[in-house]
Amino acid sequence: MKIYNKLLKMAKSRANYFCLIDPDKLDAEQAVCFARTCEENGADGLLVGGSIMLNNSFETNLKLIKENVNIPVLIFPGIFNFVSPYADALLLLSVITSRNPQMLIGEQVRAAPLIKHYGLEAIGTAYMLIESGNNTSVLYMSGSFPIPRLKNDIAVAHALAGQYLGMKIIYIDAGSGARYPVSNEMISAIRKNVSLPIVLGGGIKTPEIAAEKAKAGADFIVTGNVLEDDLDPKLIKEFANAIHSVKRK
Ligand code: 1GP
Repeated sequence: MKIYNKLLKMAKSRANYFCLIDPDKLDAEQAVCFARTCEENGADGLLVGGSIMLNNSFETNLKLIKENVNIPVLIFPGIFNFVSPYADALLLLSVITSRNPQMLIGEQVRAAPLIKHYGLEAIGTAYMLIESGNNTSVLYMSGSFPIPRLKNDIAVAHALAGQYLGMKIIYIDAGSGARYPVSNEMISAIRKNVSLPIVLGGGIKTPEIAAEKAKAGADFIVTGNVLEDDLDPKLIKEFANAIHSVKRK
């Protein structure tokens, strides 16, 4: 649990910034450039993954990314648990808002023997999908029904269940390309009830919104699309600074 302990430590002092890289969408050179630019401009970690595999470059690009940065590189397998040894850890997601057994346990069973084989650190993650105003890839691919965006009590019940089941992280996601990010009220309701680190993603388009979500209680803020559209070092720095300004003590 080396990386998990590191994440816990990071979350104790301030909010943190994760950049999501979809390795399928980049060639090797672009993937390395993306990862380095994120690190040089203040990102605290990289999530690597996506909802589908478009080609066979996932592992090659992941390996190159890992070789070129010092910040933690975590496999974020979307909903299918891609396993590779070229990462610091893997977020082993169970889509706890789904009622589809394949998303709740099937994918994890497929991934588990390989995780063991590689000696990879797996971080059990309670992954919650929240209605976002869009039909996102992850919703479609997981065939799941998201939690309605105003139903904070239902969201809290899911997060609590994740914690009681022994998961290590709560990942609240509006999905990539969400029209509305998860509301501040929902994040703070979950924060008040659950002590696990909270990762928050989906539709975070500006540093101001990112800081709001961190203030509401998210420990790790993830951006994806906004940098895919424009890998602007200045924007990365602004995201990092806004998020880092939210201190925990
Ligand atoms: C990762 O879904 C997020 O959890 C990424 O969302 O692409 O909308 O930033 P965006």
